[in-house]
Amino acid sequence: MKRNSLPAIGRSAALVSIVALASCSHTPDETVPPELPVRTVQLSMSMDLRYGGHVYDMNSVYEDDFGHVFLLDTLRFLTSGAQALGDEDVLLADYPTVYMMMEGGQENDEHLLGQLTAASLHEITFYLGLPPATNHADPAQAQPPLNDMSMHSGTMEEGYSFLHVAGRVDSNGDGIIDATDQRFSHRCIGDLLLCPATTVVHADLPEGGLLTVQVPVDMEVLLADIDLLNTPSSTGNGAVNWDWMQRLMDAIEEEH
Ligand SMILES: [Ca+2]
Repeated sequence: MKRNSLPAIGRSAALVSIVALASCSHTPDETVPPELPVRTVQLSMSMDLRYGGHVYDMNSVYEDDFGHVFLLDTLRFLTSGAQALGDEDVLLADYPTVYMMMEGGQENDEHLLGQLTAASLHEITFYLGLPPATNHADPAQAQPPLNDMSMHSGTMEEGYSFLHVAGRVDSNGDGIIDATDQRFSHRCIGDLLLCPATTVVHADLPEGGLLTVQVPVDMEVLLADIDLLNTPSSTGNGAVNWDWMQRLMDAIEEEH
């Protein structure tokens, strides 16, 4: 539950248009509608942080499912292996060397995937986390965002944090969050935690050369059933971390 509301942050409607399915019924005498034009765009992804039906505000306090007030200061996850698919799962383009760090609270959260040439885009599939060869490579030799050591365990054997969620929980129960309150920090690390995700788009490719797909992340789902006061930290691929990754998959794949 959101506890207090800061001024609503203006959020443009989804940048992709929802396309009505054209009726397939027509008589032989009717003119068949022209095929959609094939266009080339620069395809990007951004994160659309939600809380149920509302925008999630990283600057507001919320309550976990156990009634503890909390404030997040870190919400980051890594993605890899994105593919753009058309109708009937036809592969339109893939971006095997594009890695993204999705981060809550960023003004400009658009991440370029690359070029896409098609008439329409049905969905984007990707992975939460990194494939092993990338996960265990030397971060000092990596290109952004994989040179960001705040998302790295510190050893190449362990690799990167696929997901990092951190903040403070109202441990003294006064209803506000300040520096005296207990921190929590959860880092999901380990090859076994690599998870698939899908964002349904269903958009014609627009004129103008740019298409940004918003990946919905429902924080109400991501934070469901986690007691942030009594589960203050986890690192690695234990049960708590498995649950975080499962909830992240669920948070992305909820219909909105
Ligand atoms: Ca407090």
